[in-house]
Amino acid sequence: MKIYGRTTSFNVQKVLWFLEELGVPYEHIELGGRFGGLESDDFARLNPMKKVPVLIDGDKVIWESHTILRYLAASYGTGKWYSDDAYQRSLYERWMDWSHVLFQPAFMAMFWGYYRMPASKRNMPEVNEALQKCMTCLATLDTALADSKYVAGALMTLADICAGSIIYRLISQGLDVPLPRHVADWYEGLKSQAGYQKWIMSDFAELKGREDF
Ligand SMILES: N[C@@H](CCC(=O)N[C@@H](CS)C(=O)NCC(=O)O)C(=O)O
Repeated sequence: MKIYGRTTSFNVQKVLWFLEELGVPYEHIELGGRFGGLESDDFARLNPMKKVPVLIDGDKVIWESHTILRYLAASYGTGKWYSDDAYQRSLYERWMDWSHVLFQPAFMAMFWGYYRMPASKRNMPEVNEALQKCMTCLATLDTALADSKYVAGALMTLADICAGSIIYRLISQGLDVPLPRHVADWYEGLKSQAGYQKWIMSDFAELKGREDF
């Protein structure tokens, strides 16, 4: 199994973290950003969107980070990470979609507006607006985590992988982002996991003030 994508991409990081959780062997190949390679014809044949991550499993090619996570869970995580029951799956899949369409865009607006923007060009009212959206998302997560150990219940699921992969960078970019109590407890647990430490809590300083990928 091969996973293509630069370590500094958190869409790549969440797949790498999940591969560690699954314990399946994989080869990681840096691509995109300063490594380049996304514009080649060979890569476009793998992913017509010319984006990372891309997973290659034997003769199968999968792109879109959450689709990759679902594929991995269904293929290698049966029992613990994947249920045959559609309703049980929906309990964590709704958080994956929420994360992709609400939490991640709010975080991205903040990250690109603040961390990846040279200080002289920052539009702080826009950054603060994005920060408020992130705080609303954190409050939503806090409500879910007040009732259960993990986002979608008593067990860790892909909901935690998707939402959890955002938290480290959200609070590590130099702005004050107070975590609500239950989110803070949950985050402490994530930080103690080897896969989270290895891939999510990795250095992203090369992205500071850099407006291109
Ligand atoms: N929705 C896609 C987003 C993919 C995406 O935008 N990837 C970025 C990195 S986060 C990328 O490939 N950027 C170009 C680059 O890194 O050179 C996913 O979740 O996989």
